[in-house]
Amino acid sequence: MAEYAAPGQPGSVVSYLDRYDHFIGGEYVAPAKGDYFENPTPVTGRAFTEIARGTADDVERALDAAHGAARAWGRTSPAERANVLNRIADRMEQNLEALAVAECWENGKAVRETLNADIPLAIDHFRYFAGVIRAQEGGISQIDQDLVAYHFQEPLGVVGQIIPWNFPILMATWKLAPALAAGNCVVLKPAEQTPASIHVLLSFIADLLPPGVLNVVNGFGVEAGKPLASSSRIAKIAFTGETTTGRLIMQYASENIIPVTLELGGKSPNVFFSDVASSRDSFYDKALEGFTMFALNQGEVCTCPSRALIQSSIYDSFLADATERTKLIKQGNPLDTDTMMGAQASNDQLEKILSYFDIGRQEGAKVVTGGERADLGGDLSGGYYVQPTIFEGDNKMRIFQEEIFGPVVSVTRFDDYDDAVKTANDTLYGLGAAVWSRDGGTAYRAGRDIQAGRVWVNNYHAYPAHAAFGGYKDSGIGRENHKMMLDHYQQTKNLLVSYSQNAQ
Ligand code: TXE
Repeated sequence: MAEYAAPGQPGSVVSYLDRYDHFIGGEYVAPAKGDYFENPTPVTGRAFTEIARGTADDVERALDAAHGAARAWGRTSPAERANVLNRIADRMEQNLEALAVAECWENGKAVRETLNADIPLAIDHFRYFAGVIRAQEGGISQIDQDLVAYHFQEPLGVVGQIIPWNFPILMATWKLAPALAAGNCVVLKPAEQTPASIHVLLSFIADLLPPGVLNVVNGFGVEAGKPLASSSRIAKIAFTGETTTGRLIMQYASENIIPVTLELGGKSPNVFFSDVASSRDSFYDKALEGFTMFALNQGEVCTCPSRALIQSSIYDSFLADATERTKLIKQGNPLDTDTMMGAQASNDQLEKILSYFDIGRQEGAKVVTGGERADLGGDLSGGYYVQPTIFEGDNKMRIFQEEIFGPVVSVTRFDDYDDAVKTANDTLYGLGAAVWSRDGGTAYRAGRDIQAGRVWVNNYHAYPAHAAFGGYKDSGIGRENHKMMLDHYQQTKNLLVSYSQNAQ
């Protein structure tokens, strides 16, 4: 076990009460109104960062910078942009530990995740879109002997991006890599709870981008996010966050008739068919591990498998084994390399989860394990820790229908295939799902019948850059990852050229 340095200690890239300004036109810029706000670190609850409180004036300034850079950046060759993205990836790789640790202090997540998943995935994402943009080709259609249609993909121009706090660097990367690859300039607003790790990232990569290509305005949703999303000076808005906020973003965008991509909430079903337990082998073990994925990233994942549906014939024994496995999750200081589950990202999120513990109990759900705040003692007593929690109940309950966004799974049973699919689809959401079965036919059929944009079959929580990700139903519009993502950041230009010398 190793433990990483605390803020301000030798070897740490962050200190207590570091101040983070906006990043506009290649420079750090103080907020127009001069206001800052403080954020605690979820690890200890102690005051951590001081952040520029952005307003419409700051957004305008960032949009000025972005528009100033848009023409030149949009005309760079795909190879030039690919080189920049690859250099960003290289710098991130060289500074992987610093980024991983900054992300922990800010978000509370375990360093073993940020070192092995969050940051490596972000690095791969830049490299993937560097490859994708170089490989992109236009199209030519010969309409008749003398008439030819050329199709070019052009950048949209200046785009707005608003991201949440659960994977600050990865969520920024999911949006930045395709936007920049496609030749757009960006104004990004990080979540007010987690602006620091993006600024730590900027400290490593800012010199690789021409001034104005990437601008970051900090601040709160209504004060900084709304002026960005409702600006007539952006050509697109991309958003990840709560479904109710997503509705507002669509309303703002409709005023300016610009495209929107939304990655919203989820209540993902994790479906275990009885044949999973036909043998107590490594596949069974893998399925139990898949069950515990509800606690990954403290459950603060839009695809958290927050509903487990287990076939009745194996229900009792599978749930007993899964509960034992859940109890092995090592919760502790996020900066210890053997910690599996860290702190919730904010006090608000902690309070929300605790309120759902009450709601579940009031609804008559049974707590199988957990169900309380976790006090880890010492310095961590002020941090935002929650026990991994399993509820048993009915799919109609609020704890089965509403996004808790914590390490909480609500478990119920199903009798047969139709019952499984019906219960899995009995939700407003359609982001993620998983199906576990040794039978390829069952797994395939269920994977197709469940209404979700991503269905994992016999695995969970893998996020390769080249697999499309996004929601059905109230979970959103559009996709992230995969080369199809470029469609969300480009527009098609058609030149219809006549080579005929004759009058039409
Ligand atoms: O989300 P918000 P919050 C869910 C999760 C969580 C709940 C609340 O259930 O408990 O949402 O989290 C910006 N105009 N998800 O309050 O408010 C805001 O500043 C423009 C799921 O943090 O949607 C932040 O940058 N922007 C989700 C971002 O939107 C606005 C991840 C997200 O904040 C705005 C996070 C406005 N009017 C939370 N209001 C997922 N899909 O992964 C807020 N913002």
